[in-house]
Amino acid sequence: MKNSRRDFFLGAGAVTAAVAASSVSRVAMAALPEPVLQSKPDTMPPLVPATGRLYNPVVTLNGWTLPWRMNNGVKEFHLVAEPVVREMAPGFKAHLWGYNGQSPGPTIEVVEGDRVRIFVTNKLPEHTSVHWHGQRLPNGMDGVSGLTQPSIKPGKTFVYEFVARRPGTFMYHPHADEMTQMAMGMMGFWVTHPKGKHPLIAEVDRDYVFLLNAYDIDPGSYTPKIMTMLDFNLWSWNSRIFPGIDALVARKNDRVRIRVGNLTMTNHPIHMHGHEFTVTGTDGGPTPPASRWPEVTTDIGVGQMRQLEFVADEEGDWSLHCHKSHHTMNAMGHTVPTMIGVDHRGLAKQITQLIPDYMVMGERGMADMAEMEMPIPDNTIPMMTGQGPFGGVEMGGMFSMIKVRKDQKRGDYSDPGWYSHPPGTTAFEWTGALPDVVHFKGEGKGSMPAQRVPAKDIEVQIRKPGTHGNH
Ligand SMILES: [Cu+2]
Repeated sequence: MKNSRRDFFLGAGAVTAAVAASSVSRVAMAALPEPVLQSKPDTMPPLVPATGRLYNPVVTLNGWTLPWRMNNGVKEFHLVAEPVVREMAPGFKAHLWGYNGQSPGPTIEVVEGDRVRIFVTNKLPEHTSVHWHGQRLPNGMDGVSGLTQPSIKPGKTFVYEFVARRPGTFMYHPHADEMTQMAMGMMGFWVTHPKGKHPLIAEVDRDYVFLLNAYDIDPGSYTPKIMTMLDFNLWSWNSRIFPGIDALVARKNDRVRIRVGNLTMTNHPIHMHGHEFTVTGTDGGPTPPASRWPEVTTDIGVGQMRQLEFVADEEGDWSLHCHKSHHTMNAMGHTVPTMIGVDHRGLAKQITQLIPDYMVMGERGMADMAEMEMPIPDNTIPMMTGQGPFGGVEMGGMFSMIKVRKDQKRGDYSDPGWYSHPPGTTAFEWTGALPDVVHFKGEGKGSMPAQRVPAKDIEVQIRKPGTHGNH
C-alpha cells in the first residue's frame, strides 16, 4: 500500500460565500477545490489529518478517504459524480457510476463540530443529488431532489454546507433516480469523529469501514442491470468481490472497530470467526452500554449501519463473511437443478457426442465447480474461488478475512500473508482403524418409517449449464 496519491489542498483560495445547496456562480467556480481522483482499487492507508482537530482515521476497505482543504475554518471537499470503471476483482471490471474515480466514493472524515462545505459536480448523463444519510443538518441540505432542492443537472456544481453536529457513522448516496444511481454504485461512507473523549465511543487501534452493495451483471458483460430488485448476482463490499476484497489486518490484542453500512436491497447477517464482538453503534449513534451483548453474527438491515467492536486476541486467519451462503458466491445460474446423488455418467457421455463442452454439474455437490475449468465468458470470475494455503476456499462475493498477528506492527495494514499454524494445531486426517457405523436400533420400526429405497428408474431432465438464464 503505497501512499502515492495523497495531496492535500493547502492553498485556501478565496471561495465566495457559497449559497446553501444552490448552483455555484462562475466566479466561485474558479476557486473550487480541485477534485482529487483515485483510480486504484487498493486499500489506501489511513488519511492522517494534517489540518484541523486530530483523530484516529479510519481505513476504507479497498477504498480511500477524500482529502480536504481548510478555507477560513471550513473544511472543503469536492465530490465529482461520474461514470467509473471499477475492478471488482482481478480480471473483472465493471462499468459503474461513482464519485472521484471509484465506486463507492471516497470516505469523508470530519470531527464533531466541524463546519463542512461539500462541492458536488455532476458529470453523469442525468441529474443527481447527494443525501447525507443519518446527519443532523438544515432541511435544505438533506439532498432530496425535488423536495429540499432542485436536482443537480449534468455539468452543474452544487454546494452543501452544514455543521457536523453528531459524532458517528453515516453514509451518502443520491436521492434522485435512486434506483438507477444506487444500482450503478453511487454511495460512500461518512465518519464524524467525536471531539475529545466520548463516554460511548471507545478509542480503538484499528477502525475499518465498508459498504455492502450488490450488482446484477451478466457474465461477460460490464454494466449492471438496473431493473433488478432481488436476483442480484454480485454481492460486494465496497464494490469488490472475493477474492478481490482485502483482508482486515490487526496486531494481536488490538481493539478493532468495523463499521458496515448496507445499501443493498436485502439484509446481510455478517458473521465473524474466532472472536465475539459487540454492536457499539448504529447510524443513529453509539448504543448505550446496557444494550450491548456479545455476538458472532449481526444482521444488517437495508439502509442500516452497524458498528462492531472486538479485541483481536486470537492469532490466525479468521473468516468474516455474510452468512447467506448465496452471498458468498459470484455470478451463477440459480436455475440449475440439484444433481446430488444422481449418477448420469452414461447420459453425459451421450450428450458429449452432441455438445462437446458439456459438463455435468454438481452430482457430488457443487465443490467440483470451483476446480472445473468450465468455459466462462471473458470479464467474469468463477462463482466460488480463491486459493488458500490448503486449497480452494470456494467462496466469492461478501467474504474476507481478519488476519491477526502478534508481530504485525502498529499502524501496518499490509497483508501479512497466510497464517502459519503452530505444529499440531490444525485439523488432520485420521489414518487409524475406523469402528463400524452402528445404526440406531429403532430405525425403520415403530413411528420411524423405513428409509425409502429409490425407485429404479429415475427420469432426470438435464439442462446445459452456462446459459446463466435470468442471472
Ligand atoms: Cu448477504
